[in-house]
This record gives sequence, C-alpha cells and structure tokens, in this order.
Amino acid sequence: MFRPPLIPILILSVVLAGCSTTRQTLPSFPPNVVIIFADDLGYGDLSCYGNPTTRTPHLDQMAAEGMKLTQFYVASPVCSPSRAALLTGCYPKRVGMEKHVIFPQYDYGLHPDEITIADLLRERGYATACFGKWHLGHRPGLLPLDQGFDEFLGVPYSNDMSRFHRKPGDKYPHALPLIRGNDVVQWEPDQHLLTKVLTEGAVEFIDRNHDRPFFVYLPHPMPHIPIYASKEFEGQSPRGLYGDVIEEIDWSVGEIRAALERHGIANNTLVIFTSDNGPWLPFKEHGGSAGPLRGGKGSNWEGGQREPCIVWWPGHVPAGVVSTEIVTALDLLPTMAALTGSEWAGDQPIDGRNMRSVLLDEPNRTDEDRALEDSHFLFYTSRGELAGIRRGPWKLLLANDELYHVESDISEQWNVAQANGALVEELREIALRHDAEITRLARPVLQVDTPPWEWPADRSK
Ligand SMILES: [Ca+2]
Repeated sequence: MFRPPLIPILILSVVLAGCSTTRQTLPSFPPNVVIIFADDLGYGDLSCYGNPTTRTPHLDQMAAEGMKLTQFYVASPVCSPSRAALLTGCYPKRVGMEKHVIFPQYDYGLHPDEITIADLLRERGYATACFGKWHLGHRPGLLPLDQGFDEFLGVPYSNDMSRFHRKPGDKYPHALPLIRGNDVVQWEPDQHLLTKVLTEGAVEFIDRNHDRPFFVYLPHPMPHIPIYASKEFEGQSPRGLYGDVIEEIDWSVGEIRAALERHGIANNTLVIFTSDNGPWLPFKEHGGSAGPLRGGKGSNWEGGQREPCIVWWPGHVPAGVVSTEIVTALDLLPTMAALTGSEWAGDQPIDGRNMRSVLLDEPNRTDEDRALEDSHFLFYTSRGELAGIRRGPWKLLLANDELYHVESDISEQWNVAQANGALVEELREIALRHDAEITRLARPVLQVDTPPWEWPADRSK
C-alpha cells in the first residue's frame, strides 16, 4: 500500500508515540471507538453522498458535524479480504486472505496470531465487541473471540449462505446460524430483524461499558442481498426495499449516537461509518448505487472499492470538513493506534499509514505526513491478483494498460495511457515490485480441523 509498507510495527510504535507528544495531547481516558461497516453499500447510496431519494438524516448529520471522505478505498472489492484488511491494517495478500470470500464449507480463516484493531484496543484496556457479519473464518478457533473481541453476536458469513437462498449451481447445502460468543443460538434467524437485533446488542453493550473505554465493531449484514428491513421500515422509502434497508441502517446509526449522548460520552467517542465493498449491480434495484463511479462489487473500477466514509468525533474531528485525501481501510488500525495511544505488540510489517493528521484536519503537516503524499495504493482482484495502482490523481489498471486521471475523470471514461507511456511504465514497475515484496513476506491463514457446528438435520430443505 502506500509507502512505507515494510516498517515493522514495533518501530512504527515508537514513531507514533513520538507524534503523540508533539501534537495534541491524548486524553487520559482514551476515546471509545465505533466502526460501523455496511455490506455492499455503494458510493452513491447515501443522501450526503448525493443520492436523491434515500433518506439518511443521521448519517447526513454525522457528516455535517464531522468529516466526509471522498477518496476512501477498501482493500478488496469483495467481503472477506476487505474485512481482513480493515481489521489488520494489511493488504489481504499479506495475511493470506486474498482469495475471494469464505464459504460455509471452508476450514480456514484469518490467523489468530494477526493483530486486529480489537487485539490492539483490548491490550489498551478496552472492552471489545463485534455485532454483525464476521466472514473471516467460522470454524471453532477462527471466530471473533479468537481475534481480540470479548463479545460477539451475529452471523459468521454472508446472509445469502442460507438454506433459503440457494442459487442455481450451489454445490453445498448452506445454513445460516446466529451466534452469540462461540455458540449457535438460532438457525436461520429472521433476517427482517437482523439490523434491529444487532443494533440493540451494540446499544446494550454501550450501556454496560459507558464508564470504561470500549470498541464496538458493527459490521451490518445488510444491504448484502437478499435484503430485508423490519416492518417499521418496509415500504417506507421512495427508493423501494433497498432504500428501506439503507434507511434502517441510518436509524441504527441514530440509535448508536443516542446511546453515546445519553451517557454523555459523544465527545469522547470516534465513530467511523463505511462499507466493505461497492454495490452488487447485477441485482439491479436490490443492489446499491455507486453514484458517478464506474463498476461495482467484484470489480477494480472505482465503484468496486471507493466507499462513503464518515468520521465523527465531536470536538476533535472538525465539523463539516470534506476531505479529498486518499485514505484507505488499511489506515484505520495504525490511525486508531495513534488516536488511542495504544502500544503495538507485534513485530510483523503492516501496510496502513497513520492518518491521524488527516482525520483531525491538522493544518501543519509533518515531514512524515508529507512523505505519505508520495505513497501509493495497490488494487487486487476479488481473487487476489494484482490489478492496478493508484498514486496521486492517477490510476493504472494493469490488465489492459488503462490509465485514468481519476480526479478529473471520476467515472474512468478516458484512458490516457497512450499519451503517458513513461508514467504507465513507472507505475507498473512500482506495483509489480511492491506486490512481489508482499508475496515474499505473506503470512499464512489458519486451517483448523475442528468440525463445523452440527448443522440442523433438515438443512437440505
Ligand atoms: Ca460485501
């Protein structure tokens, strides 16, 4: 990802600690962290990102009171690799998670030795919980409780991996469990209620932990198809069912915010809202919108990986800022470390950068910040093959030698490779070299021989 990619975490920690003394003093009570992660929500799905019919008043308010990022990327156009990158600050390939999504019959997952944001914050004394869709391995030994979370309520993989949503050609009989901790508490939960139940879980966790630092990771299973909203939201949106689902997610954001305000901790809580990848366009009105961006889920066009990202921390993140800085999901872990004064426990390289100065909109950038401006971001296909590179305003897609100036051509319509041959070669060389480095140092996933949960006897129905 952006340079420098190979600084061992230990060294980075010294650098970050140095930053904290020269910049804004960290609060003695470190900020709570809430990451709300939608599933397959597109760049054009929120009112504050230009959608004309979807009503998202809570997210709009958060954007107005905080920061809206317009060039935020996730590290993969599909679920599992994107989630691995968010939680570890590493390209999926670096942690062995680049090969598409995890299906129910798979026996591997993100290696528990990897340091996740939850590990980092729990070490700092945070209570940590995950409410939602995991999708980083689901056999015993690979669940959120193995990855730094104290609590988990949710589904282990995508909501279409269910006995009710088999698709033509599906080889395996899937079944979707609702899990609390490490235990199945229900098979095939009513998906109309998922957003509501997970939100209530998160609010109850905040109620229980408001007097100590906490980390809530709320990866909604929606609006991944098949989409569902509760009866309070069904039929309400002018945009149809997809709009209902987004409006219920917006309601959820409002509930989280209300809980923070009820306990008087809003100004000590950093909330980040984004999504794991772009909209699933073949599902038409049941898929989302990438707005002006080309392509969607599964592709390396901007629509596949550029996402809305709203950052809210009253009194710390300035209100009403629209940032055009390139920030990626890889950056969240090192940035959280810097903002919470967390100690790193690992000595493995990661890829993310500390973007603290961007999120706090600090006017005086350090040499370190300026060095980041020369950095780059690598694109990988949904199967984990190197696909392209973004540096500054330029994006090169390797397969067909396509070069786009995505800041003046946001829709990737004008391939200007021919007129910029030297730049194409320079970017290609950087991408290949960096990918080779990641490949050489890639770490393994964990394969387990623990059996899956006992599937319900009538799973083939
Ligand atoms: Ca997804």
